[in-house]
Amino acid sequence: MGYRVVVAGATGNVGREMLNILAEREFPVDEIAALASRKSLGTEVSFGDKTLTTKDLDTFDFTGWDIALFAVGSEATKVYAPKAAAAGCVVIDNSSLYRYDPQVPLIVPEVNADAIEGYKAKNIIANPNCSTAQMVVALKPLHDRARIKRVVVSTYQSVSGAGKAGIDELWNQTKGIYVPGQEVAPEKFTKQIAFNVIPHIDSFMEDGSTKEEWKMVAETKKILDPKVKVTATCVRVPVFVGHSESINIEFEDFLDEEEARDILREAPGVLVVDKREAGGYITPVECVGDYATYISRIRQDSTLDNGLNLWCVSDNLRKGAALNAVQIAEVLGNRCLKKG
Ligand code: 2RA
Repeated sequence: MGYRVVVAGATGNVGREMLNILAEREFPVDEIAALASRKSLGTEVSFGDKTLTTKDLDTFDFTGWDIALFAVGSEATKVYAPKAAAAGCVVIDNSSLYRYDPQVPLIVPEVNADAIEGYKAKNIIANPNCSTAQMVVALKPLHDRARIKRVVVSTYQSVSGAGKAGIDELWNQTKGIYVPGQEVAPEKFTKQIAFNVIPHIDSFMEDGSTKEEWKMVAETKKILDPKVKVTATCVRVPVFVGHSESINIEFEDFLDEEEARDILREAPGVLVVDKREAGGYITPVECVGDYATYISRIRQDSTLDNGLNLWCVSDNLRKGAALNAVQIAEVLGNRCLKKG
C-alpha cells in the first residue's frame, strides 16, 4: 500500500531526478504519473526499471492523486498547483512562487520538519532554493549549540541550476572556445561562462543585490530562525553539477572548531570531510549523485570573538531540489497522509 504520486515537469533536470530519487529511496508508490508541458509530451522518462510516457500537465485530472512533486517553474506552477491542491492532491513545489507565502510551509526536513503541518492551509508545501537548502542543513546543528547571529556566504553555483540550457551553454562554449568559427555567444548567461565566473544569478533588486542573494536571506530566516542575519554573494561558475559555498558564521556563544566538527559529524544529512592536507576536502565533482551536504575546511575565524569558517558542497539537483522534495514527501507520508 502506498501513494498515487505525480511528478510535474518530469522531463527537466529536476523532474528526472525526482523520479530517480523516488525509485532509489523506494518511496511507497502505488501509481505514478509523469507530466510534461505540451512541447515535451510523449517523451519517455525512467522510473527505476520502468519507462514512463509523459502525459499532458494541462489536461491532467489530479482528483484521487495524493502527492504532486512540481518542477515546472513559477509561471506554470501558478496555473497548475492551485488546480492540483483544490483536487485534494498535496503539492510539493520546487519553484519560488509559494516560498515566502506565510500560509505555505518552506521545509528542509533536517531543519524544520515540524512546520509541515502548515500545509493544510493551502495543500501546498514549498521546496527551498538550492543554495539555501544545503546551507541551512549545515547551520542548523551549529545554531542549536551556539546561536548564530550573522552569516556571510559566497556561493559558487553550477550551471545545472540554470536548467538544461545552462548545461548546454557551458558544454558548447567550452568546446567552441578555441575552434575558430565555432565560438558560442552567451545566451542563457549574461557573459561567457566557459573558463569564467559570473557574479550574477537571477534578476537585480533595487538595493543592488540579486534575487538569488535575497532568497538566501529570506529563506534562511523562514526555515531556520528569523533572527539570523544573512548577507550573500551568489556567483555562477563553470561547473556542471554541485553548488559550493564559503560560509562565515558569527555566533552569540563561543564554539570551538573541534566541537563544531564533532557536532557536524553527528548532524543529519551532513558528511564531514576535513583533513588539513592537500585534497582533504570535497569539491563539487565529488558530490554529484550523493544525498549528503559535505562540510570541509572548518576553522576558527580569528577576526571575530565567536566566528567560524567552513566550506559546504552539495549536489544542487539532489539536496538542492529533488532529494529535498522527496524527503518532504516522506515526512508528509509518515506524519500526515494515510496510505491508499
Ligand atoms: C540556480 N537558484 O542555481 C538556481 C536553481 N534553483 O540558479
